[in-house]
Formats: sequence, C-alpha cells, structure tokens
Amino acid sequence: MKLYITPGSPYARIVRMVIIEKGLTARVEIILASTRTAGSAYYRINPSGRVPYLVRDDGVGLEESSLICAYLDHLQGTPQFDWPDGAAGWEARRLDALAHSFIDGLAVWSRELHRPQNERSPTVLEHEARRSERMAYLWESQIGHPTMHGALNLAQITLACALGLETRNPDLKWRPGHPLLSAWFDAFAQRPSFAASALPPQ
Ligand SMILES: N[C@@H](CCC(=O)N[C@@H](CS)C(=O)NCC(=O)O)C(=O)O
Repeated sequence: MKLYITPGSPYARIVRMVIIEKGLTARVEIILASTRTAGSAYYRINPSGRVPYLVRDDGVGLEESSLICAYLDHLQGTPQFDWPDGAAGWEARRLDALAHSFIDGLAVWSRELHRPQNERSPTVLEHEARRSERMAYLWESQIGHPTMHGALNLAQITLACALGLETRNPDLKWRPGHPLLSAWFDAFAQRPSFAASALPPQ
C-alpha cells in the first residue's frame, strides 16, 4: 500500500502513528505528495489534492484520516481502535469530535501561516488564535476523562497530533494555564510512535 503525506500534516501524523502502532510499517510505503502546487502530479493520483491518502493494494484510494485509520486497524482482523459500546463509546466519540474540532482549527491557522505574508488574512489568523485558546481551556477540563487515560485510542492520538502543532506554529501557546493538559501531552509524547512521526519545524 502507499500512503501519501506531507511531513507537516497533523492528519497524516495520525495515520502514521496508527501504522506504527499496528506494526504495519513494512506494508505501507510513505510517499511525499506535492500539495497546494499548481499542476502537481499528485492531483492525478488524488484529485482533491489532500493528504493523507491511502492507495490500497487493490489500487483503490481512501481519503480522510478517520477512514484510513479504521481501514488499517481492521486490516489484520485485530482491530484495537473501534469505539466501545454503550455510554463509554458515546463519551469516547464526543472527545474524539472535540479533538477533531481542535485539530481542524489549528490546521486552518497553519495553512494561513504558510501563505505568502501579503496573502495572509489577519482576520483568519486572529479567529483561529482565539479559537485555539478556547479549545485549550476546554481540554484542560476534559483531559482527566478516563477515555484520555485508558488504552490508546483515536481521541488521544488526534488530540496529541493537534497539540504537537506547537512545534510548527510559534504563536500556538496552549500550555500556559493548562498544567493538566501539558502533563498529559508530555507523557503521551513519550510514545515511540509519536516521536517517530514528529513534524518538522516550520
Ligand atoms: N479531514 C481531512 C483533512 C485533510 C487535510 O486538510 N489535509 C491538508 C494537510 S494538513 C491538505 O491536504 N491540504 C492540501 C490542500 O488543501 O490542498 C482528514 O482528516 O484527512
């Protein structure tokens, strides 16, 4: 299989972590895609131009990190990331959605920062900076939830990949005033799969 990524994509990092955690590194070739580039050859592989994008062994392509993670998780018949049944499952899904909401805003912010200076929107930058503050505050109150401390799951991975954007965005300062979130992240960051999928600095 082939996984198309960009090194700085937090969504690709989620998938790269799952590949490592599932022991699939030998089965998935990681390929750098040229995104946001007029005429990129990648657009003939994935017309949306987005990453991550998994091309399965049968040639079918999958977009969207959640779908790719679910596919890889089930590949060997030993899924570990399916949500639990009942109330615990709804809680886990709720937190997963919150982690996605956080990462989505941070990705918009990063994208804006990577545009040429004269094309950046101060309104978007300001909006995403304030959103990130609200989300960090919210996560400080949620990080003690059992879902964030039990067996590894996609809510934990997604939140960690969101917070890990601090290495690429110097204006993202989610740590001050959030000691519980900082401690959770620092412990999570010890995972070899997180270290191995580190994003390059901006
Ligand atoms: N919801 C998608 C988001 C994917 C996404 O936005 N990827 C960005 C990189 S972080 C991208 O490919 N941007 C290139 C573009 O928009 O052309 C997922 O979870 O996979």
